[in-house]
Amino acid sequence: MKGTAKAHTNIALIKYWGKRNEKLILPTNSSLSVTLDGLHTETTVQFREDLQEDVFVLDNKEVTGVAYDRVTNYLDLFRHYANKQGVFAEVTSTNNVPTAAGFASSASGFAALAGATSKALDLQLSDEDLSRFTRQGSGSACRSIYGGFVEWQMGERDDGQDSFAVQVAPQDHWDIRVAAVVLTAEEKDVSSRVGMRRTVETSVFYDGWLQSLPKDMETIKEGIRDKDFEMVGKVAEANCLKMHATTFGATPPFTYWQDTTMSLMQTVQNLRKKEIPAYFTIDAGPNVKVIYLPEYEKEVLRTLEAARGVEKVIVSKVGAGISYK
Ligand code: 2P0
Repeated sequence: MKGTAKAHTNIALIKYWGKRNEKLILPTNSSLSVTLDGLHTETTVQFREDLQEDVFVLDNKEVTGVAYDRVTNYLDLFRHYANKQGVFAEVTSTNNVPTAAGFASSASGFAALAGATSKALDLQLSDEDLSRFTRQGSGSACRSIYGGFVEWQMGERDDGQDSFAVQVAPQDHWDIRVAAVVLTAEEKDVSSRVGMRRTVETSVFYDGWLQSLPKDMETIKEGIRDKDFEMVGKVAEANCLKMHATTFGATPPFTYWQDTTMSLMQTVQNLRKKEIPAYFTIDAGPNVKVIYLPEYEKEVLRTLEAARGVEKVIVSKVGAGISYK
């Protein structure tokens, strides 16, 4: 009744931005990400007959409140599936995702939790089934089951059976780098869940975003297959800008950007004027992630570290999928 799993976080190059079913976490569009080797969560789940309720310990601190509720509600899914109602678990997690990294630790967090829970209950799930389970904890987490380049296929069914992630290319297919540029440690005003919902419901640009996606997905997959860095970088940067444009068209409008975010976007574009191929992408927060090829690492990092408002730069290679102990 005990299992341990380690999962890495991921960065979306084609963004997931909107749900068609909030309970099952079914997206309005397919998305594509790179799994990152530098940032991971390791989780142990042990079901114990002597516990009266679940216990969740993150980085040696007992967690209560909303974060605890999210974990215990998620474990209910597995209890229901495995017919273990009334048996509670001790969940122990360690995160090496620095709190200020601006990376949603929910991706590695829910992937590791799903993996460890399925091991503890000896469910023998396929990766596809595990990805379906993980999706119901946090959407982007379903992509962290796999290493390399990963697509979350949105699916069409109302029950979500066809909404799960698949690997597009393995970890060793292509050595690209991702620098996470930490600009601020401030809490964001609008969470990604709230921002997504507001955008789907009110943004006058939402239809345009959706219509542009199939072409972006086709192009990026071709670029990954051919290891065409310019093709991949261009479409990823444009896709990020379109996602963020939807927030400006929402009611009330909002943005995740700060002045230093925009300044850094220009820093990256200026690198390209000097023939250094680097492209940015930004999630539901102010921090910027920069993709580049290893041969330009020195120049890219020197430029990013010297840019205005930069606190820290964390470099990742393409990472592996979920693993077990
Ligand atoms: C992504 N983001 O594809 C997109 C891009 C943010 C911007 O997935 O509500 O934490 O748990 O399914 O996965 C962040 O949202 O949302 C996210 P839920 P999640 O990575």
